[in-house]
Amino acid sequence: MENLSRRGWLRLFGASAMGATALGLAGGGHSKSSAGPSAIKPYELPALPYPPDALEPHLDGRTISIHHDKHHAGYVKGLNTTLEKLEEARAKNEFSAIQALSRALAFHGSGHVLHTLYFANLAPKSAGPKGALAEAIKAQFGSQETLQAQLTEASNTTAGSGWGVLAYEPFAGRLLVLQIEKHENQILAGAAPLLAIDVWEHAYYLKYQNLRADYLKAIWNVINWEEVNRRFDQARK
Ligand code: MN3
Repeated sequence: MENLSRRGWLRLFGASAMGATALGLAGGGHSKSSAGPSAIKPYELPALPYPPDALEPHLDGRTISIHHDKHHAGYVKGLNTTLEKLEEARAKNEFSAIQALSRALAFHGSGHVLHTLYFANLAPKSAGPKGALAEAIKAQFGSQETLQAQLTEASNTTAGSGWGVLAYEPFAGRLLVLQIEKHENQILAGAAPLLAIDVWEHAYYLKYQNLRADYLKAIWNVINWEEVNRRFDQARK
């Protein structure tokens, strides 16, 4: 059951077991042992793939540190706490809190996955998309500029806290721009996020205050398209 759940989870987010390891998901996820629930390891906060100030002047080091060490860590903790409570509920066969726990699982779980993608999607130097991804963007959006314009606008107009996401929808083999609210609302079932842009205020407020559009203009200077390419290849397998 745990293995099925894990496979379903990884498929939903378009990550193979190997890819999840690269994302720090499997390493912080589950052991392969079938010795029962107690053998399953908690999720862990993946290390930042660069020093916190490596993205300056576009994204400041203090924001990246707080975002990773406090906010992302909080979602990992929330996810593990929720899983512990679900395990307790199963042990007692007492599911009166299942609605709240299911909400917490989706919120903290999606928060953990999206933040893992976000930090991996950033890099000190940005080179544009290449190969099959560049071709797919041209065929489906017309140009990289048009994709960026749509994703920027989707991110900028997300109501309250949320994300702009470029995703791969495997049924039709299509690239889509999603506007996710919070971490888990307006996800398209089965679509794998390739590039996630965090527009919660904690992602930009220290440097950009209320100017979300300026943050979004700056972030294109530090997008790790190599990582987006890698996730696109993985999602199509
Ligand atoms: Mn965030």
